[in-house]
Amino acid sequence: MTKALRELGQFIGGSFLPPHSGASFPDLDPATGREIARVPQGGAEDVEAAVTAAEAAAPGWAAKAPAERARLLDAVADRIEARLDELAELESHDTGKPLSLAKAIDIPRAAANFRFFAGAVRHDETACHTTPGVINYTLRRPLGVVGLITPWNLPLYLLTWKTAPALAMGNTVIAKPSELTPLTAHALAEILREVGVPAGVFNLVQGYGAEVGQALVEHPRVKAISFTGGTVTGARVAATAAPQFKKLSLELGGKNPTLVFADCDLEQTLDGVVRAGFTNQGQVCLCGSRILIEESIYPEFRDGLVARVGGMKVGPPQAVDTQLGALISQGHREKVEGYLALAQEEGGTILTGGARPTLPPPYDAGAFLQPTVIDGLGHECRAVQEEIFGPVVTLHPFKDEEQALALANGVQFGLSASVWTRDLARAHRVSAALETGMVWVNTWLLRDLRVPFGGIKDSGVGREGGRYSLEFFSEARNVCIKL
Ligand code: TXE
Repeated sequence: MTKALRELGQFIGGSFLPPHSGASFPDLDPATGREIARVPQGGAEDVEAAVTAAEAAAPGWAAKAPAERARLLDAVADRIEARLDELAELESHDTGKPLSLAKAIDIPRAAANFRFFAGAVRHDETACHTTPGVINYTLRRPLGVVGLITPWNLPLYLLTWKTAPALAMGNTVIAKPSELTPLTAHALAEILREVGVPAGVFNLVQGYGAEVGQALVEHPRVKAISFTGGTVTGARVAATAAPQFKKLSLELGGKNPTLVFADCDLEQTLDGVVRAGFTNQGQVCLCGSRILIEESIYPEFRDGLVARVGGMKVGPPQAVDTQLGALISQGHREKVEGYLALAQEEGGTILTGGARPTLPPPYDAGAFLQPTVIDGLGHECRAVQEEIFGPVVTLHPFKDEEQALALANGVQFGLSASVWTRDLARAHRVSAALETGMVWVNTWLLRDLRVPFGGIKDSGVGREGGRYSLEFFSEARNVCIKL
């Protein structure tokens, strides 16, 4: 690990500073349990200083031409790409995820987020409505200071997904990354400073959610909160922000169904279902953790899946052949293991996995867990209804399309689904009937940054992506002129 990163700072008004509290806490590599950095323990005073800096910078940043803001965002993307290997190492050590995944997905996507929103704001258009003698046009104004709260599963990927559109639209930002994964957020602050983003435009306050996150959501001069995280925390954020009429975007958990019909391409489907279930150790809000399989192919599909999952390589995140790294923390592994015990109490059978793998030191101290497939659970079981957020999938047979949809929609969550079939009419029918914000057909997590991203039910409120993000991070003003 880079030595200079061991003492992290807050980034406020263009400078790295110690927290007001003077206190810090350890940042652990979940694959080894080793301390890799000290995280500043921020609090309300740091948030206050960040708000003051962000407010001071807001008029100047908002007054810049969109093309000038876009130029800086492109420069950030260039710097992320130039530091790809280093950032991927940081992300892998901070999260326990395979280095290969961080290199192929997390960091390239972080650069893509900046490049995409630079392009989006360059090409942004507003409406004009005319009628004889009257012209209406829409101005898009920045909100001012916005708060971005992000989780630990895709740290830089999700922080940049919010930072890029917020800055593109002329807002100033206070970012609050997860206390478990502070490293790449710190590096992002360095990059923004290097490329010449003015002081105060981007501020970073590290620390615990209950201290920094809560203070940010409560702050009356923070005009919007964009939050990605767990549903319970999301509800709390909403309850705090709503009485202040803050703009709110909530991207929360999921318990996403994977619908496998008998007419699917079996090999392609097995590959896709494994990817959907176990990418990032199953710690992606979009992971397909409930696998619904048409009865007639259930035995064949189950056996094929178990063989594939049983053969997956769990190991040191930095090893080239590792497919699953460590979970985010010992505490999270215990939570996932709690669900494995519960699933067995509820009548489920573990077909593969279910235990901690044996790894050599220092990885024997890491939060690893074998990828796990469970069947035999009724749909009402807690292990099927609640988000486990780990390398665990449950299998469920269905008779027909109607039953498949009833099972798929029979949870409180509504984030995403994937449908595997060669019947085009069925693909359209089922996609329209699913109660989720996103549906993939014969694929999973194939992203186009222009499309609406977000969930319904307990999976959140609002959409991110393309114009949805540009609209969230701005306020539309109608100007009506009588000619
Ligand atoms: O997330 P939290 P946790 C799910 C997953 C996981 C569960 C809990 O099921 O097991 O959530 O994870 C900040 N005010 N997801 O507890 O707490 C916190 O510091 C403001 C799904 O780790 O939601 C962090 O920056 N902010 C998910 C962020 O919220 C607060 C990704 C998210 O942490 C706060 C992660 C408060 N009072 C977990 N308390 C997804 N949608 O992808 C905490 N935070």
